[in-house]
Amino acid sequence: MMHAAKSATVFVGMLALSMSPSAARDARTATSNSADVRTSGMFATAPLAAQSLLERSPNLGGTWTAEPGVLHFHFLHRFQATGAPARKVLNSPTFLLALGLPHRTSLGVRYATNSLVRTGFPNEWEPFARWQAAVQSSESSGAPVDVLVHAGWNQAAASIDGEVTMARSFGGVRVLGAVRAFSNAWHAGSARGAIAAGLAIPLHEWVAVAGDIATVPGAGDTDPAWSAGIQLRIPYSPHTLSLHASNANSTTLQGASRGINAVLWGFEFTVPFTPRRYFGSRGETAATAPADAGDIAADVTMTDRLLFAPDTVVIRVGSAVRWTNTSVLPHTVTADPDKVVRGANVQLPAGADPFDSGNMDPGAVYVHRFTVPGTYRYVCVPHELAGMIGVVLVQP
Ligand SMILES: [Cu+2]
Repeated sequence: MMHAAKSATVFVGMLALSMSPSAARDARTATSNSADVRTSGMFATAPLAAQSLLERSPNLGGTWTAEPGVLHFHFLHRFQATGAPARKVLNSPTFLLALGLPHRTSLGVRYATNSLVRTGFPNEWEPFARWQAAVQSSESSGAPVDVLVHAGWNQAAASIDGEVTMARSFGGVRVLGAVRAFSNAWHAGSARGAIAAGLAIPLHEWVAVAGDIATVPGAGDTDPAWSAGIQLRIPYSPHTLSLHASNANSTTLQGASRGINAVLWGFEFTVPFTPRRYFGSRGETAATAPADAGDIAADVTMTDRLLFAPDTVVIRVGSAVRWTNTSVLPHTVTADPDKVVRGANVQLPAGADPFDSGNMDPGAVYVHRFTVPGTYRYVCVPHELAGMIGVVLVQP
């Protein structure tokens, strides 16, 4: 299922980034034309689902960037207990906040409140920028791997830190490799590099096992960092959860490169926020059905299972489709490649204008009339990466 979904959500990353916007859009449209228009299911895994821990291992950042306008909060908490008689519990949280920006970039910060990167500096900040330089595609013209460039500043170590992560999915199995560089590693006054490798193996649509190891070549005085855990997608929500063990105290680039002489147990919880869902103007909210709804040729509901039902409708040109949000969640009907995460998820016939319902609260209704025949592919913006994609076939 994951594999099929991946081939349906192809994107020509490198190509599109290197071309003009209109050429990039043409390329994406061409790609989507050749893709299977039916997605395989509600929890289809998007390779770059920003929040998904199923796409990475506990200590590796993976290849995600946040969708434009979406704020990601990742809460990682690790703890260890000291020996008898004190048995004191030591807590090591690392918070991550990142805002998605256009062109597959994100700006954010990691903050570890009990850092061991530099003695005497428990507060470790790592402001960073991330850029998806390439996206794996099943098309022969696409990139063979996902590539993510991460550049940051480790305030505790006073070090410019960088990482390049490459990842590829084989079937559902995700293989990750990363190379890191630190200008002032652990504030010791010298530059160091680190390498890391990880694996995430899906057992189920909602469950994967994952692990990784990282080492600093040439640094005989440091232990490799490792992690192993179970990664869970929380059904019918945008959240994922990791339950794991590791010997790394924080998950900044430096923190995740060096092990300490202890096993820490922990979890990570990922929370995407869509601020415009809460602060957007009311004017953007979809209106109710117009009075002349007499020629509505098809009804589509938007469900709690993050699906358009039915996902494909066939109508005659000139007639309309009516979408009704029957769920407790907000959804959208969006056929505008500039408003979605992956342009390839939207398809419009030549001459057809993009359309977008705006946010549809529970119970909202949206009607769109189709005046140009052809195949329309549209998404729900908040749930695009969960596979909420629909198709309207408009016959001449
Ligand atoms: Cu939705």
